[in-house]
Amino acid sequence: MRLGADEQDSVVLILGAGPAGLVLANILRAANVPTVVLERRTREQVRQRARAGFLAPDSVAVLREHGLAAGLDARGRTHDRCEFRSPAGSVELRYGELGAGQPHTVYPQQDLVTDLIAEYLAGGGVLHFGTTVERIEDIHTDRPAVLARDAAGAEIRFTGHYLAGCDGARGISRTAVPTTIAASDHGITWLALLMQAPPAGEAVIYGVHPDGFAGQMPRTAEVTRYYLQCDPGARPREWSDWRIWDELARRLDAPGRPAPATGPIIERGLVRLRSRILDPIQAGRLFLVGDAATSISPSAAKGANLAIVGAQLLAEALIPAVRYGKGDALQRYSEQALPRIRRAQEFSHWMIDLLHPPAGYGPETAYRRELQRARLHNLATSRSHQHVFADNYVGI
Ligand code: RFL
Repeated sequence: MRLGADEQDSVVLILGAGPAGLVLANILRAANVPTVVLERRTREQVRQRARAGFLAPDSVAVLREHGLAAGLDARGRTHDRCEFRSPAGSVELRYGELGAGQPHTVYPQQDLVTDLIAEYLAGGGVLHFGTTVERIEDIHTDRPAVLARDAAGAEIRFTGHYLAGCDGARGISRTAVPTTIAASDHGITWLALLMQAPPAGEAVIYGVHPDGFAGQMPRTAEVTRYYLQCDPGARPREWSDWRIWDELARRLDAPGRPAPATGPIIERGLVRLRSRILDPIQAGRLFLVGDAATSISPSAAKGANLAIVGAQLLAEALIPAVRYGKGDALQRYSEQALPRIRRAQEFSHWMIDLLHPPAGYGPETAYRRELQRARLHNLATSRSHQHVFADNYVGI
C-alpha cells in the first residue's frame, strides 16, 4: 500500500507514552516488532508528571527481564514496612518478612518513564510527542487506523496491524471497545502533595483518623508524597503549606512515633477515588492496557503495576501473532488479564474501607466504624491476617 505524506504505517501502533505504552514499546522493539508510539504531551511534560512510586516485585521482574531496570537498580530503594496510625495507637508491619516475603522498590514513575523513553529511542524506536489521537477506525479489519493531530495542528493518519490503547483513564481508546463497565465513585477526594523533605522514618504511614485519611509515601531522599483526604469541592490553592503541615501532624499523630516532615509543598493536586473495570478489554485488533483497561484508586498503589504487567502480557501475545500469524494468545488476552485486575481492584477497595472514616452520622455509620476498628485490630494482632495483607499488598 502506498501512503501519502500525511499517512504512516507500522505493525503495532501504541497510543500513549505512560508506563503501559513504554514497557510494551520496549519489549516489542527488542523483539524486532516495528512500533510507533503516539503521545499527546511533550517529552518534557511526560518526564515531569509525578505519580506512582511503589513498584511491586512482579513489575520489577518484568523490567529486569527486558533490560529496562538499570535506573531502578541504581537509584531505587527497597521498601518493606508500613505503619497504620490511629488515635488508638500505631502498628508497624514489616511486610517484607510476611506472606511471600517480598518488598516493594520505590522509584518515582517519572524517572521510570524517563528511562523507558531513553531506552526506546536509543534502540531506534519511533515516538511522536505532541500528537493527539482523535479518532480510531477500522479495528475489525487487518489495518486498523487512528487519526491524530500533531502540535502544529496537522492531521496525520497512522495505520498498523494492531493497536494498543495505553492512553490512560481519560484516553480515547477505551471508548472504541464495546464493553461492559463496572464502576464505582467512592465519594472520596484526596489532596495529593509532594513535599520537599525526607519522610519521617522509612515506612509508608497510613493515618486512619476520624477527620479523614492522611498518608505518607516515601519517594526519594529529598521528596515525599503525602495525601490528605479533603472535601470533594476543595481547591488545592486554599491549602497553604502551614495548613497542610498542621493537618498532617494532627492526623498522623501517634504516641512515640515520629511526626511527619515539614518542608515546602512543591506540588498539590486533587485525586478523586474512582474505580472502573472493563470486560472485555479488547475488540477486533484493539487491545487496552493499564489505566485505559482499568481505573484503580491509588489506595493500594496498584495502577502502575497493573500497567507494567499488563504490557508484558500483551507483548507476549502480540509477538507470536506478528511473527507466525498465531493469534490464540491474543484472542485470550482479556481473559488472561482480567483476574489480576479484579484481584487488585478488590484489594484496593478493601484498603479504601480500611483507611477512610465512614461518611455520615448515626448507628449505620457507627456500625461501619466498628468494622473498621476490627480490621485494624486484625492487622495488629492476627498473623494470618498480616500474611494475607502482605501477599495482596505486594503480590498481585
Ligand atoms: P498513563 O500514565 O496515564 O499514560 C497514558 C498516556 O497517554 C497519553 N494520552 C494520549 N496520547 C495521545 N492521544 C490521546 N488521545 C491521549 N490520551 C492520553 C497521556 O498523555 C499519557 O502520557 O497510563 P498508564 O501507562 O496506563 O499508567 C498508569 C499509571 O500512570 C497509573 O496507574 C499510576 O500512576 C497510579 N498510581 C500509582 N500506581 C502504582 O502502581 N503505585 C503507586 O505508588 C501509585 N501512586 C498513582 C499514584 C496515581 C496517582 N494519581 C495522580 C492518580 C499516585 C497518584 C497521585
